[in-house]
Amino acid sequence: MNPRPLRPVTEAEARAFARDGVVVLRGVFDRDWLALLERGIERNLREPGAVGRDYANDGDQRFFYDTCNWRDFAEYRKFIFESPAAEIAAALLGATRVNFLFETIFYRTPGTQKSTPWHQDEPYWPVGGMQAASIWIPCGGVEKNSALEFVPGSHRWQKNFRLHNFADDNPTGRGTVFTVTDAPGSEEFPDVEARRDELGVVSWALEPGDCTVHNPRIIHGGGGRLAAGRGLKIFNTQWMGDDYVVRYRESGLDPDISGAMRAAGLRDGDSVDCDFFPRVWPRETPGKTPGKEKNAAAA
Ligand SMILES: O=C(O)CCC(=O)C(=O)O
Repeated sequence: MNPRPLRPVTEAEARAFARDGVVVLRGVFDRDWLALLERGIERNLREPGAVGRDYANDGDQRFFYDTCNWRDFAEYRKFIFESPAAEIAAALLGATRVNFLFETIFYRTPGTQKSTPWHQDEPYWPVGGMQAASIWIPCGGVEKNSALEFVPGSHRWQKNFRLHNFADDNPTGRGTVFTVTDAPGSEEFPDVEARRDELGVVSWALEPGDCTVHNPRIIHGGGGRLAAGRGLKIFNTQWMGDDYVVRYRESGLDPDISGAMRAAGLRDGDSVDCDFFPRVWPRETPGKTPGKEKNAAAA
């Protein structure tokens, strides 16, 4: 497993990420990392976490989501602390240090037709800032029609939009759900489907080893239209740079990790550079992380 990206992140890619809020990176992860993530996701499906639940479940078509299991899954921990992802985040953010927030998996069975509602990530989080990267990695190739879609530049809009309540997307009633309400003064979320051309929605077909990286303030969603016989396993990780601070929100949080953060003594405005959010770059102490391992069998 190569701990470095298979080729360096270029300055042009970092500029595109800053300008557009999203960039596609070709050929950065080797297949051993993808195999490790696939093993982790397979196990996660058998052993869902407290929050894990279906966003859609209609007989043959299933869209499963889970998050915040990295302390329990050795496969995820190995990826977070040893893979090229932290270096990629640091290069794109121009950050002197990177702290890890959490991972999310998105799993769709072959042929599933379930797009992700358009949304931004950061308004649901108990942290905020401008310098963050969300790395979306498919374990195999993805057709353009199935890939996550983005509204370029929307990370800089400085708008306060109404929040989609993901608690409503829980057809089987499993898992802990978090309810969000609208923040004071929030406005209608843009109708991206109706304004696709005007907003210049982008997405990319991806080969194994490729990923997209987005700023968690960018509007994204869509995709999820799978061809017959093609499933989709996504491992998504959130990485925070220098300007990120604790930001508890009245509108609610999803996932809500604020209880554990408060118990760890974190107050509004504190830097995220603390033990709760392990510093993963520069890579001074690989493997040093809080939490237990559910299974030490990661390759
Ligand atoms: O993969 C998906 O369908 C959703 C991904 C997403 O919303 C995210 O990575 O923030």
